[in-house]
Amino acid sequence: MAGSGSERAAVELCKGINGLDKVYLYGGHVTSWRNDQREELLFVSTKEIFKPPKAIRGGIPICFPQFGSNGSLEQHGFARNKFWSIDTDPPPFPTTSKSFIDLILKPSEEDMQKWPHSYEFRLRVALGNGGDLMLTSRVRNTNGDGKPFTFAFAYHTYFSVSDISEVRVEGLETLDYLDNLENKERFTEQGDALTFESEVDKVYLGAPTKIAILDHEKKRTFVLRKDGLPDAVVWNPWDKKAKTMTDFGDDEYMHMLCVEAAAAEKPITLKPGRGVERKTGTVSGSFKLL
Ligand code: TA6
Repeated sequence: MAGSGSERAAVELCKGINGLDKVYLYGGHVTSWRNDQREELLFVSTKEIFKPPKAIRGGIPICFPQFGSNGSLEQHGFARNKFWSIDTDPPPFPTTSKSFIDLILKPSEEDMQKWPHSYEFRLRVALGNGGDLMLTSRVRNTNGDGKPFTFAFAYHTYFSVSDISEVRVEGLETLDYLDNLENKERFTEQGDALTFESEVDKVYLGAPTKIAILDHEKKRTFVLRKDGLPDAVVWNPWDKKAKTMTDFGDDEYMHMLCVEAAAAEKPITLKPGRGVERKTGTVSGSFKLL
């Protein structure tokens, strides 16, 4: 990852336990997940310009409290552009995993100017015994004024694939989707697995808890499992858009696919004092329901 030493030093690497050493305080951002053969399963661009406040290009950006550009905040909200802190004394909550790290994001006074809500966002990143990577987000409304707030959310996961033209996605067929390339118009997916031969940017609505991403060449299947996130976003910029992205190699579109567990179409409303938990998880090359 590029970026001068000082910039990178500014972003303390979470001295992860066992394989969580690429979880950045910056953005609460997981940038690496390896299987037992030490193969990297997440994509991070080689052109990544490590320059806050720009988000890290790849890994699992946390999109909160906005998804996309529909709203008053920057694209995908601010959570991925902020420095989180580590909770050194995390509460127990049900993740059967050999190691985990809890990252916390709370708004500063300045942040409240931009998004006038008080919240505590707890992101637990856990490595399970089967090599699974499990992310659990707990958002609590700590507004003292009794006001609810509404937010959209996504785990904007970049999967590493051998060759996008040899990738299939199963589980989204026959669903309705909003096509970001067609002015968010609503369409219905045809009846078989998704394959890829051009730019795709779709928000599938009411997606199942289990979505399979098959990397034919590597004979590897990611099974993304999600809990409490109704939508699934599928994105690949393809060649033309890739060329417009300064932090993305011209041909890197061939080696990545974003499949994102999201609450994109219908944001989540949280009453004061209430919390909500949204999870996604991976089990040895797959995401499982927690
Ligand atoms: O998740 C799909 C998407 O919303 C696309 O529209 C594209 O903008 C992508 O996210 C990347 O967004 P970013 O702000 O990370 O460049």
